[in-house]
Amino acid sequence: MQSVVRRSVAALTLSTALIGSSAALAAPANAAKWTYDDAVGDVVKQSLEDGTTTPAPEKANVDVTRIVGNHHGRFLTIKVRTKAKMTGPLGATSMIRTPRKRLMLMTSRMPQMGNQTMLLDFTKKRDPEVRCRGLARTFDKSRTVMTIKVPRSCIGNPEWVRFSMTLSTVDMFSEDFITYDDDALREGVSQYSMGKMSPKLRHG
Ligand SMILES: [Ca+2]
Repeated sequence: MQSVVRRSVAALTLSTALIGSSAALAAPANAAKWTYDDAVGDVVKQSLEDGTTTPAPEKANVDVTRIVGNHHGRFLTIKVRTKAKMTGPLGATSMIRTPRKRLMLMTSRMPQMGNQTMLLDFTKKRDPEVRCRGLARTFDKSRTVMTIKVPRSCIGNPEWVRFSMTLSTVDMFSEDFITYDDDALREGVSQYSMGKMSPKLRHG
C-alpha cells in the first residue's frame, strides 16, 4: 500500500512539474524593455531593378549598432543608434505586431523635401492610416540616435508588442533604383521579409 502511495505521489509531482514547465513556456515571460546590439558593417546595397544585393559597409549613416524597445507607460519607444551621423535621405520602416493588430510605422526624411512619420493599421477595413496625436520622431544632438515614440492608444493599448526595424538610405543622384538597408535586428538584410521581429515586449 505504501509503495502505491509513494508511486502516486511521485507521479503527481512529476505531472505538476510538467504542467508547471509547459505553463512557464507558454507564458509571456518577456520584459517591457529589450536591447539588441546589431553587427557593425552589415549594410546591404539592394538594386530593385535587377534584384541584386551586395555588401555596403561604407554606408555608416544607416548602419545600426544598437536598438532599444521600451513598452512602458503610455508609449512604445524605439531608439535606434547608428555608427555615424544619420545624414542625407533616411527612411525607417517598422512592422508592429500586437495580439490584435498588424501595423506599419514609417518615418522618412528627404533633404529639401521634408519629413514624414506615419502609422498604418492593416487590420482596419478602410483607410489604414492612423491619425495618431503624439506620434513623434526625434534625433539627439549627435544625430546618431533616433527616437520614435508611439502612443500605446494608437496601437490599441496592447498587452504586448513585437516590432522590426529597417533603416535605409538612397543615392539621390543615382538613376538606378538602389537602396542601402540595415535590418536592425539581424546581420545584413533578408530580401524576402520586412525585417526580423523582436521578442514580445509586455506592457510594464
Ligand atoms: Ca548594423
